[in-house]
Amino acid sequence: MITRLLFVFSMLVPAFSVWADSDQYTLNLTRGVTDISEQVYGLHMTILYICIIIGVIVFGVMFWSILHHRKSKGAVPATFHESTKVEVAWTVVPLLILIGMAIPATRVLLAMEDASEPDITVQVTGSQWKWHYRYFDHEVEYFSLLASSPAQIANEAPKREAYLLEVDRPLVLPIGKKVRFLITSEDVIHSWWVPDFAVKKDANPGFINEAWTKIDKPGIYRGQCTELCGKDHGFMPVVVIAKPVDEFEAWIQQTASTQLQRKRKNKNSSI
Ligand SMILES: [Cu+2]
Repeated sequence: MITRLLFVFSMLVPAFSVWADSDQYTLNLTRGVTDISEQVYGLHMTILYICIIIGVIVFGVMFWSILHHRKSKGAVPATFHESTKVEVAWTVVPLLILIGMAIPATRVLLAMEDASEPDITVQVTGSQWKWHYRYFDHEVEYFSLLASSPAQIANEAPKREAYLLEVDRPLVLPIGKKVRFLITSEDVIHSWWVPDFAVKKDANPGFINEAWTKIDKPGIYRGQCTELCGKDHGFMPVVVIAKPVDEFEAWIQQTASTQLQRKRKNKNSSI
């Protein structure tokens, strides 16, 4: 019986670690596309493995004791009480485990929070129920709204692959550059989240929160608002397009001149 249980357990542990390590299953944290997201993933896996080891040891000892020291086998309860040695052990061992977890966790947290010396700064403002992006050092700013139509939401029209995760104007960023986000809100609390960057920061009205990223790979990255912010909370996705630096520069120059022309036109028409 015990051998069979041990066999089943020994089969489960490697199966779980392969599953937890694989990118194709979305139950686990994503590895992402930045150095920070890789560090966060590594930290998550380290802590997970520590928890698994603790679980195996604790439950192993518990089940072994239940089986081997049961009454029907003639086991007699031990009579020790208030053993100082045991009390010191169960205080010191968890403390050492916690310190062992806190050291890598603090290292990753400090790296995540260090938004100093950015190459580009983007102000991200949440409002019910859309995002607004403003590039510092460039005359570029715009709203980014959900692109899935009301007909699609009402199941009256065919849906695209990125249904509810598509916007009319995505945030465009260069790869290989440190981008600082200044995140705030105009009304209620929102939260700007892109899992591939390991960036998730609350957008609080009246406050500015900082976050940063440095994207390694060009591509389209999707996220969502992750703070319940009202009836259309599920309809304010985040889409980021990461481009090589030269393509980004061309895009921002083009967008800046288009916005400038539009502003002049509006000014003239209002005069
Ligand atoms: Cu929101």
